[in-house]
Amino acid sequence: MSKNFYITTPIYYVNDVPHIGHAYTTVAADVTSRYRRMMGDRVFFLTGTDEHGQKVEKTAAAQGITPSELADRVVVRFRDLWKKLNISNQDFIRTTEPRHHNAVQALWKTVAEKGDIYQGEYEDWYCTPCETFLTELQLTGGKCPDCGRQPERLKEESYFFRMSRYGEKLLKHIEEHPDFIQPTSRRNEIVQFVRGGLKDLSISRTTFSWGIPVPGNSRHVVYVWFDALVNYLSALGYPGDQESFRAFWPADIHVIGKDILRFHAVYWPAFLMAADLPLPKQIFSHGWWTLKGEKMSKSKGNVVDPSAMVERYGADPFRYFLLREVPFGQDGDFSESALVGRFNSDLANDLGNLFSRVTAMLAKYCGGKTPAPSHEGKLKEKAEAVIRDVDRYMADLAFSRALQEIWGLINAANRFVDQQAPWALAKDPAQAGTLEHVMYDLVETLRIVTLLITPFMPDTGEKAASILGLAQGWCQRDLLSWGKTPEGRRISVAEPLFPRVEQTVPAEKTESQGRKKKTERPESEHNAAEEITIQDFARMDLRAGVIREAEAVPKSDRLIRLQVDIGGAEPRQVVAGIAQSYAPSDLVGKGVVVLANLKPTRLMGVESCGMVLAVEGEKGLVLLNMDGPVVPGKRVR
Ligand code: ME8
Repeated sequence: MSKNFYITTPIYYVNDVPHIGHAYTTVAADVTSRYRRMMGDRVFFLTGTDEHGQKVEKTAAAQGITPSELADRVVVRFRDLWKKLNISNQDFIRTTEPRHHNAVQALWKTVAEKGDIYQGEYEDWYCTPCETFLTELQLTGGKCPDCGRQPERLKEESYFFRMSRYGEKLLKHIEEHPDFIQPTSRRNEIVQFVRGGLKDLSISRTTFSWGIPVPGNSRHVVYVWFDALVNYLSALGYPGDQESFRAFWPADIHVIGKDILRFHAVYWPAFLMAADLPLPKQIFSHGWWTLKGEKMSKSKGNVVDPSAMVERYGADPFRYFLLREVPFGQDGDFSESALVGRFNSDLANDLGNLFSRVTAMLAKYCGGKTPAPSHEGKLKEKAEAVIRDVDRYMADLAFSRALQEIWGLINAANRFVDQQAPWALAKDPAQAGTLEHVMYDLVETLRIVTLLITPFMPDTGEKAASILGLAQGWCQRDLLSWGKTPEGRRISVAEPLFPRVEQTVPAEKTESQGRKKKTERPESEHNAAEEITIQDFARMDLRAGVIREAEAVPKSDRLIRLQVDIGGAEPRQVVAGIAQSYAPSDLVGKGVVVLANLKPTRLMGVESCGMVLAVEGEKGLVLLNMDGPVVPGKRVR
């Protein structure tokens, strides 16, 4: 049955142009929206811009323009980027629109009538870049704990929201709805924060005027966060009794970055409770992209421009990279060479080659037409398992896991080609039936892969669908199952979907000539990584180890929990994704190389303190081991 599904991104400030972080959140929400649409849901996907507040007012003044001129200029940058990135939002809200103005004032009045807003005086620190009040205790060395800048001392008459009334109720809600704040580690942070006691919140300002006037007292403007959060309601037509509000509120997911979790997981639910409105079903806070380990900022000049990445590599590879490289919820370091590496290995080699070789063989051995369906076999089983797992991971916004599954299917198909060797079958007339089965299984796998990758890479999906001769309406749930390719469908030979790329390092000056020189990196994947020094290498604590125990991680078909002797008093617990290549019983006694100073993490709830090194072999992962006896714990040099 079709379900309504409402998903949002934050609305982005217009004091700065879009960067990779904005693209990240928006792509994640877009992929989820597209997946839900494919699964038959009626999706409402909202993004937009946050245009009020002191920060915007100050930036505009510095540029000698009005805040609304600044907003009009910057909003074009966001809209253009979303177009380039193929973002399929239904609506784009700007907080300067009348519909939003009305909604904010209506919510204010409702909360005030409830007795949850009162007038008082505020004195504290205020960080303008972060648009947030800070208490003395929150400052780090007198500076804002988030951006490190000097806050200002503010004393002003202000309206307050009785946040202190909502702590207990909020804790109860969080407890009763384990999915309300995701990932779980973030939920715990919020629980700690709320348990520490909630103070009433100042929700109006008098020291500047770029905002929505407080109803009944236009000397005050509404605090920019009270204003901004309401966008999620105003886009649905609140406060009018509109069809879309009834259909889509409460939101299914607010996707946000971890920087603004508190506003979404504490302030927003409290405002909604005060207005007797239902709370969103989930707030998902993803991690932070850094560059060379540092926070990106305009002043440091280390901001990654998403438009440039799209121009260099295309929208689909960039979308793919953002969601494949780092598990959603964790922080990640951006590197263009890693993007190039993934482009060449995952897209050009694995996916692109599969399309080229299968369609070329189909032309050669089957006259370019699909043989009769086959309804059994290894690829069918694998495809069905992958469809199920992808669905589970997409529900959890575990994009990189979903993509790993899809690539598991792609790689299984590539191995199937090698094992079955259609070129050999074609030489033997007695094998004609087998050849047809093999080719059907491969084409059907291509079709299923096409559906599964389309939410992530919509242009590539369209291209692949046209190669496969799929009819309109090809991208829907009913067709996401084995055996839907009929006999006799005409299939074209695929041009390479992803011709290999090289990383182009931006032009730089050579000292001797003083003119611009373009440096290019060689194509090979091995050379795609950045050059490092021996000191960089020494930071990795690589050690010889011997596996003492191994057992499968419950409910995972990939993970094995290992106890590895690396010379310490206790063996080291490492969780390795090698279950598809090794049985636990084969591993005990094996020598391995362990990266011992990798930050611990949890995989399917099991702590992993290190990593065993492996390499992709012809039939899955192969562990690295030593060419002779070694003492556990010896450093690898
Ligand atoms: O906070 N890595 O707007 P904003 C990952 N207007 N994501 C990042 C990122 C990074 N380095 N940098 C930014 C605001 N983001 C408010 C929101 S909502 C009612 C009001 C993403 O322009 C991430 O989604 O500062 C983060 O939450 C958002 O941009 C902040 O955008």
